[in-house]
Amino acid sequence: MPDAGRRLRKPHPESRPGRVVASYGRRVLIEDEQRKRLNCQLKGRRLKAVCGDQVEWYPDSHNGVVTAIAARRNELRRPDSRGRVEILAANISQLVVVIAPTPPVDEFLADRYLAAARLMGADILVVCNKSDLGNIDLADEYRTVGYPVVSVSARTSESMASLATALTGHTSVLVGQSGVGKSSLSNALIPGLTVATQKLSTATGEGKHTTSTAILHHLPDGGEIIDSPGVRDFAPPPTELKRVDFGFPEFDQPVRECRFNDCLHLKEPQCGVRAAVDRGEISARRYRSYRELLHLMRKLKETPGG
Ligand SMILES: Nc1nc2c(ncn2[C@@H]2O[C@H](COP(=O)(O)OP(=O)(O)OP(=O)(O)O)[C@@H](O)[C@H]2O)c(=O)[nH]1
Ligand SMILES: [Mg+2]
Ligand SMILES: [Zn+2]
Repeated sequence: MPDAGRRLRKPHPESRPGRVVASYGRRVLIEDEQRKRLNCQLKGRRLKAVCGDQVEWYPDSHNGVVTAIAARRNELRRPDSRGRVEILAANISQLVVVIAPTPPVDEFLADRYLAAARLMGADILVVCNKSDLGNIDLADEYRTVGYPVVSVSARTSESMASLATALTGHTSVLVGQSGVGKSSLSNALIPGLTVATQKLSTATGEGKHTTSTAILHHLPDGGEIIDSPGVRDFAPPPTELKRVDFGFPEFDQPVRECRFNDCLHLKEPQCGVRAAVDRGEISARRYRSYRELLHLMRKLKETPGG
């Protein structure tokens, strides 16, 4: 973690703790201990803060100056198009993958978020939003895998109370495709919150991105949610090839039946995972998803800076 725990010189005499609730490059929105929000500059070129960071800051004539970032418990990271890693948020306890009947589910994208969550050690929740528009086949597949799945509607408020319960006490990041309703869920969960959501007129269904940066909100019963911008593509950060299977919890048991410890479950003889696929215990689609992710991780390893 390049910037974590870095402190510049001696602490400023008026230095105090704060929390980054949104980051805009060299500028960040922080929250003080009374939950008052104010703009800060980052002191020094090397300091990089992301949503969820614990920081030290001091007030100046305008707003404030952030001088240090505390070591992060974890980071939600993704490789950008050039294979460099971008940090989306830090100090997360739960990753909430939001899917919906519209826009059509990108199943591999959802799988990759779920794999990333397990690899980074965060709890997982799958939220099927827009239940008023119908069910999603992928939800049943995820239930079979063992992921916790809640089906809700931000519009009609159906099952929003059980979603609120699942979020209480966590720092959760809402992730998923643009237009699935992440900001609408935030608004429905927090009375008085009015985050901009997509206009209904986006006729293409592609969904233009309405939320442009991750923002942290407090939940009424304790805990926080980070509303993040929708993405078309996501992958976990570069991971040891042998560790990729850990991203797929239903592989845990079958992996023990593999003859070779370093089995990647491709063409190796006596592979427990492939045997489980043949018996229908692992879905062929999830196995394909695993192979695609493995392939991608191999490519990232070959990319300089990846
Ligand atoms: N029918 C229905 N529509 C919903 C529901 N929740 C959200 N929507 C609509 O879905 C569209 C997208 O909602 P947003 O909350 O902006 O989606 P988002 O995931 O935040 O999108 P980005 O910020 O672009 O990533 C809006 O037109 C919402 O009104 C729901 O439960 N049911
Ligand atoms: Mg949004
Ligand atoms: Zn194997």
